[in-house]
Amino acid sequence: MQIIGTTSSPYTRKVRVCALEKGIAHEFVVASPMTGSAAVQAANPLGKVPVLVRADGSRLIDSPLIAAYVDGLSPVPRLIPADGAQHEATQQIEAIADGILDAAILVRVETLRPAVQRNEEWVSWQLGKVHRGLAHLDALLHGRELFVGNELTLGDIAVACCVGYLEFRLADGEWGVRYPKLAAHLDELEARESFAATTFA
Ligand SMILES: N[C@@H](CCC(=O)N[C@@H](CS)C(=O)NCC(=O)O)C(=O)O
Repeated sequence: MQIIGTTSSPYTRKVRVCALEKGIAHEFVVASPMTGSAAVQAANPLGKVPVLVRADGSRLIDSPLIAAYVDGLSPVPRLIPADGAQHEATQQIEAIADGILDAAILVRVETLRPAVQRNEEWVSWQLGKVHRGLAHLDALLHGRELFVGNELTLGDIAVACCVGYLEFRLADGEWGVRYPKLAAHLDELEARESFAATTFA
C-alpha cells in the first residue's frame, strides 16, 4: 500500500499518522500537487493529496475516506469508535479540523500573493472560520484530554494535524495563548512516535 502526498500537507499527515498508529505497512511516496502535478493528477483527477494506492493498484482519494479505510484494515486500535454516538462525534471533529485547514490554506495562498493582489476581506472571512472552529474545539476539551472517550481517536489526530499545521504555516505566537487546551493537546500528541515520524517539513 502506498500513501502519496507531501511532508507539508496536514491531510497527508493525518492519514500517515493513522497508518502508523495502527501498524499498517505502507510506503510514503512524496509527490507535490504543485511541482509534481502530473504525477498527482494521474493518481487523483482533482490533483490533490493524499492519495492511497492499494496493492491491486486501485486508489482512494480524500483524507476522511482514506482514514476510515485504513482504520478498517485492523480491529485494534480503533481510531473511529464502533459505538454510534462516538463514531459520529469522531467524524464530526475530523470535519471541523479539516474545515479549519481548508480555510487556513486559503489564507496561506492569499498571503503568498503580492500585497496588491491580496484580498484582505477574503482573508478575514477565512480567518473567521479558523478562529470559530478553534474556539469550538478548545471548548470541547474543557475538563478532558482527548476529544472522544478515553482512547486516541481520529478526531484527536485530525485536530493535532490541524493545529500543528497552523503552527507550521501561520504561526503568530498567539495560537497557544488563545487556545490553551488545543496547545496542550498538541504537545501531548506530538510526543507520540507517529507524530515524530511525520513532522511537517
Ligand atoms: N479534502 C481533501 C483536501 C486535500 C487538499 O486540499 N490537499 C492539498 C495539499 S495540503 C492539495 O493537494 N492542494 C492542491 C490543490 O488544491 O490543487 C482531503 O481531505 O484529502
